Amino acid sequence: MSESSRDRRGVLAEEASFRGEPVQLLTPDGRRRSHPDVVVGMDDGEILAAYRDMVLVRRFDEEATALQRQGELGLWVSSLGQEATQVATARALRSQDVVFPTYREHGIAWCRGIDPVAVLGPFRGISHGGWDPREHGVHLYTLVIGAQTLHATGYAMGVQRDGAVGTGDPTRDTAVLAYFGDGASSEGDVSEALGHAAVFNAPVVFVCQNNQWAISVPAERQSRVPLHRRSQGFGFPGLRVDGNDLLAVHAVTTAALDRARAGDGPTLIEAFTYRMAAHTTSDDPTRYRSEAEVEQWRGRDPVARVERYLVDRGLADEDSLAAVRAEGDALAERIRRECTALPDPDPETMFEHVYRDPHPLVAEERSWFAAYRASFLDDEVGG
Ligand SMILES: Cc1ncc(C[n+]2csc(CCOP(=O)(O)OP(=O)(O)O)c2C)c(N)n1
Ligand SMILES: [Mg+2]
Repeated sequence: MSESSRDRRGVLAEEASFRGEPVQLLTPDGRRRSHPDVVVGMDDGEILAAYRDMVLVRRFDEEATALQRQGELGLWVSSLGQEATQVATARALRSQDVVFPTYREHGIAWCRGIDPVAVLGPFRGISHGGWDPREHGVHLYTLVIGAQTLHATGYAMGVQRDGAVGTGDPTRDTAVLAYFGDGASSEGDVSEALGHAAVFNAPVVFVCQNNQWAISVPAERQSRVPLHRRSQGFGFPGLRVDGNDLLAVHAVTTAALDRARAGDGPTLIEAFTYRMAAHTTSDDPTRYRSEAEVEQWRGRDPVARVERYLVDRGLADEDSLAAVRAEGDALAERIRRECTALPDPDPETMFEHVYRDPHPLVAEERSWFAAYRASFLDDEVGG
């Protein structure tokens, strides 16, 4: 392990040094800010690449929302506003690290090389998963709130037992990253995961994307104390970071992952961010939150602040920004074309893979369903 990563781990262990303030390295107007304990870990090239990721993920999300509105998807869960947290955490990973997402982590999927069209499959109702978790090191989306934090902790304990922690080999030591929401923090599963991770010193980093809302329930209804302080009670460090700040999220996640891989145990990162769109396309947020609140967060937009930074530093100009936007439009066009061309599976395939081996109850339900479908065909023939 390098001396600098040792320093960063030391910083994280010293929780008090964060002084309870969200770590911020880039202000909403795109100016660099220094922090006494946290240093930027991305060079200009990486910041440009991460900016491109954020723009493309946002464009993907916009197209998916439109596809849902046009009846091509049953539902869509927008990641709008959370691009910095997702791209920064994903870019801090090494290839051997393993991620357990919720259902909103399209930026993670993108950065781990999962085709956006594959992400759309389950939302179109044609796939139970979408991708091979082993190929990308990304577990399938989990809709059962908080459950993936237990899966991640169990997986991390397995990694530990495989001896893939604390060897000092940067290609072998492995960390696990689990995402969950502010609402999920109230689930028993999350408390159990934090407790197990702590006592077994599991190599897992928990990223709580506090996007301020759990559907219509505000974050202050989940906890009396800032969520990052939960880890204290379990006995490991936690910190709050400006979740709309690419540079800060990347820096603290890199440090936490280093800590996990080195065998120093879990960290909780509370990424303070905002869900700019509706909870899902089935939700109407005007029923429970004010336009003034949304407007305030619009001023902290994660993509705009990196854009300002790049332009101010002469790393981007109107032409190069337009080129990235054009790339986004081409991506959206491809996603639309390929999504609408996805073949509909035979409805009976939903009974496959329920259990590994044939099961009498599933077989019974399947034959009932086949007869039910056939009754419609009979009507058509008869009618
Ligand atoms: C165990 C469980 N309970 C309830 C639900 C219904 N539900 C879906 S999303 C959601 C809110 C989750 O909020 P949060 O954890 O903040 O994540 P966000 O959607 O804001 O990213 C709830 C209660 C569920 N999917 N699973
Ligand atoms: Mg939330």
